[in-house]
Amino acid sequence: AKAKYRKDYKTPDFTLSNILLDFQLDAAKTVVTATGNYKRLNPQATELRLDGQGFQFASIKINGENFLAYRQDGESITLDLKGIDAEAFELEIVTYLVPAENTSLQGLYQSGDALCTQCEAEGFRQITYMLDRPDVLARYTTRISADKSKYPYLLSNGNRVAAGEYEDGRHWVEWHDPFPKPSYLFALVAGDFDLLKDSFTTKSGRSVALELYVDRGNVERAEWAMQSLKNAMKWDEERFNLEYDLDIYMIVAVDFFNMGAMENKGLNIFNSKYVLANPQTATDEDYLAVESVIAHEYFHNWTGNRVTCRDWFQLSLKEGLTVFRDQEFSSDTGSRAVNRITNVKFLRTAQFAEDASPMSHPIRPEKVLEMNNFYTMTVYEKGAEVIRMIHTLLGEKRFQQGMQLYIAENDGKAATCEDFVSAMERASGVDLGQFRRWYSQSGTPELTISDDYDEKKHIYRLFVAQLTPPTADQMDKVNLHIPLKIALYNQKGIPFTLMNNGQVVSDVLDVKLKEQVFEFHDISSKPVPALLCDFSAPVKLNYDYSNRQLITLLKSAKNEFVRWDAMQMLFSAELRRNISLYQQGEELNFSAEIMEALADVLTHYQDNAALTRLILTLPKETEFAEQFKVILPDAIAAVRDFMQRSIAENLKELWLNTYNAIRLEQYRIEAEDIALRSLRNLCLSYLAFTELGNTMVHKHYQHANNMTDSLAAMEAAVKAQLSCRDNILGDFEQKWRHDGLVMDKWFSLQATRPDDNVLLLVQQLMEHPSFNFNNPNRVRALIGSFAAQNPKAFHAINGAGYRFLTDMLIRLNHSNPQVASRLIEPLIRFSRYDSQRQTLMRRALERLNEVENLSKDLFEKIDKALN
Ligand code: BAL
Ligand code: ZN
Repeated sequence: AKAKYRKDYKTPDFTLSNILLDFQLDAAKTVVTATGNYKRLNPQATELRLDGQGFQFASIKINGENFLAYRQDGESITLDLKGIDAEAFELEIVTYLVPAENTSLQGLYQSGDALCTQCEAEGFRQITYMLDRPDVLARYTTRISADKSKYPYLLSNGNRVAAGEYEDGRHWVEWHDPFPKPSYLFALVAGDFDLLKDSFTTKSGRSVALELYVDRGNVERAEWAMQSLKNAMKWDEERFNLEYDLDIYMIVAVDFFNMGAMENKGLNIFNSKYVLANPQTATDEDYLAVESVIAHEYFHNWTGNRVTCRDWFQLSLKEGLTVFRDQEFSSDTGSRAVNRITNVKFLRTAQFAEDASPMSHPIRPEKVLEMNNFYTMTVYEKGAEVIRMIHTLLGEKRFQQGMQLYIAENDGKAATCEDFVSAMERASGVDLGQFRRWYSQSGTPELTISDDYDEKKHIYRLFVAQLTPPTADQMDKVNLHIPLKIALYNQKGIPFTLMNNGQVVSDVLDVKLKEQVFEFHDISSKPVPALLCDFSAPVKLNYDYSNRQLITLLKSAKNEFVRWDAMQMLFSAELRRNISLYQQGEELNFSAEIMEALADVLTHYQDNAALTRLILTLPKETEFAEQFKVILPDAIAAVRDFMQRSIAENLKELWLNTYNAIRLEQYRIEAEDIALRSLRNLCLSYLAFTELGNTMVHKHYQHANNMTDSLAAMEAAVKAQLSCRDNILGDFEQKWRHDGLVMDKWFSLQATRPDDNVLLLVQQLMEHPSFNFNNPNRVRALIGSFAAQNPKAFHAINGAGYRFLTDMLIRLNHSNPQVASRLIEPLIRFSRYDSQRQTLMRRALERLNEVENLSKDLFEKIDKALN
C-alpha cells in the first residue's frame, strides 16, 4: 500500500447519485447486491476504479448485462468502460461476506448475537466495491432480509418505508435516507434488543421518534443516555440554532466496537460503554462520559453529516469542531471550570505526548498510509483547541455568525478546513491569515515569558517569545498567531485593569512574532501574572514562577482554572526538586509552604468542592512524565509515591474531618453531589496511605450503594496495597463476573497495580472467564492499561513489559489491526527513554516488523518509529 498526500487531492471522475443495497443477512454467509446509478464527471474518463477488499466477489452487471471488462487487485476493481456509454449507467455488484469471521470490526461484523456495521473511515469497501471516499454523496435505499426470530429488528439509515415477511421464517425491511451521504455514514444493524422509546419536539414543532436499542435486560441502563440525547438536541437548537432533520433518531449499543461510537446518519452505533449507565454499574465519570459521547454523535448530524469532509485529511473539520461543541455542551450543562480543567489535563498529557512522538502530525495531516491511525488526540482534541482559539478571537456572537455562514455555504456538501476558516473570517471581519498555520504546523509551541516592573513609572512589561521545536514529521517551524490570555494580580489577589496609554486593553494578547513586548500602564504595585489563563492556546508555558507567586495565585485568583494551574505548577516544581534529590541518593522532603497551601485549600472546601478536589489531586505518573525530555519511570514513581504519602500523613486530620463531614444519603447525578462524592473519595484515597486506611477503606466498600464509591474503595485498596484488597477484589469479581463492561474496571485496576508481580498477574488474567481477546474493551482494559497506565511495570528494565506487549500485538495484528495500532503507542515512543530502554524497545519493534502480513496500521507506526 502507498501513502496518500493531501496535496494530491483530485475531484472524482465519477460520482454516484443513488444506491440500492440489498442484504440477505446470515452470520455465516451474507449476500449483498449493490445497485448504483453512476454519473461521469470527467468526460475524458474511460475507467472506473472502485475500492473493495475482504469479501468474495460474485458478479458485476452494467445496465442489466453481465460485464467482464475489469481487472482486480487486492484493494480495488477497475472497470474498462470504453465499450459502453459511460455518461450515466447502472452498476450492479454481488458480493458474499462472512460477518461471523470478521474480527476486524470494520465493515459488516457480528457483535454478540447481533450483526452491525462500522464504515468510517474506509470500512464500506469491505461490504462491496464502492467509490469509498467522503466526497461522493448518494441517496441510499437499504433492503434487509434475515431470519425473524434471530433478528427481529432490521435497521438502517433514514426512514423505514416498507416491510414484509417470507414464508420460510425470514422477514424484510426497507429503509430510505433522503439526505445524500458518503459511504462512511452508512449503517445497518440486525438483532434482538430491548427498545427504549421516547420523542423530541423540535423548536419548529416537528416530532422526532427517539429509539435506543440495548441488549435484552439492559433497558433500565438506557434512561440516562436517552435523557442526554434530549438535552443535546435542545442545547444545539438554543446555542447553535441547529435543529434535527429526520423523523427518527436511533441509537444501538453493541459490545464489540473499536471506537467510542459512530455518527451514522439517523442510526448511531455505540460502544455499549458509552450508553449503559445505572448507579450500580457506572461511576459518576461514566455518566458524564455517556452524556458527552451521546451529545458528540448527535452534534455530528450537522457538523459531519449535513456538512461532511471533502477528503480524510480534513477529518478535524468535523472532529475538532464537534469535540469543541460537545465540550461546550458539557460546560453549559455542568461546571465550565471543571470541564476545562479535565480537558486540559487530558490534552497536556496525551496530545502533547503524541506531538512529541514519531506520530506527530498537524491537525490536518499531510500524509496518511492508514486512515484509522489518524483518529488521534491531535485531530480531535488539539483540533478542538484550534476551534476554541477561533472562538476566543471572535467572541461568541461573531463565532455563531461564522457557524451560520459555514453551514449555509456548505450544507449538503463535502467541505474543507479552509472552507470553515474562510466562513469564520468573512462573517466576523477578523483576519485569520496567520492563524491558519495551526492547521499545517505540528508540534507543541513553547511560550517563554519574562517580565519587568518599573516601580517609578508603574509600567509592567511582558516579554514573550515563541518557539515550536522540530517534530518527527516537520523540521522547520513558523511563528503562529497565539491568543495569550492573562491577568495581573496585586498581592491581595485583586486583578489590575489592563491599560495602555489611558485605554483599557484586551486580556487576550495577540502573540504573532518570534519575540514581542506587551506593556501595561498604571500598575501601582508589582503584579503576579496569571499566564495562559483557561489554557487559551495549546502551548507549553515557560515562566520562572516562584513558589510564593504560585501560592498567591492559588489562594486568591478569581479564575478557577488559574488556581488549579498554579497548584499543578507547584506539584511539578516539587516533583523536580525531589527527583534531583532522588538521583543524588538523598532524602526526599516536601515543601512546608506547599503543604500549608494544600491544607488551606482543603480547609475551605465548602467554597468549591469540585475545584478543591481537582486542586488536591496529585497528577498521575503519566501526567508528570510529560514534563521531562527524558522520562525516568522509576524515579517519577518513587517521588510521586513519596509526595502522596507525605500529603496523606501531614494532612491526615483534615482528610479525616472532611471525609466525615461530607454526607450524601441518596445517589443523585447532580454536579454538586458529584463534586462532594469525588472529594470524599479523594480523602479516602489519601487516608488509605495512613494507618487508618485498611479499616476505613474496607468499611467504605461495604457501605457503598453505588459504583463510584465501590470503585473508589477498591482503587484505594489496590494503590495503597491494603490487606483488605484481595477481599474487595474477590467480592467485586463474584458480583460482576457476568458483566464485561463492569469487569473492565476490575481488569484495568489489576493491570495498574503497583505490585512487582503485576505482569504475571496480567498474563494470568487473560485466562479469566470474563476476558475475551476479541473484545476491544477487554483488551484495552487489561493490556492497554498495563502498557499505557502502568509506566513503572511496562518499562521494567528487564524488558518483560515490552516483550509481553509485542506478543499481544502479534496476535492482534491478525485479529484486529485497529486495536493493535492503538496499543502500540507506548512502544514507539522510545526516544523519550534512556538508552538501555531504547535498545529494548527498538528490538521489540524490529521483531514486530518481521511479522508476516503486518497490517498497514502497525506498519505505518513502526516505520515512522524506526526510520
Ligand atoms: N467519527 C468517528 C467517531 C466520532 O468521532 O464520533
Ligand atoms: Zn466525532
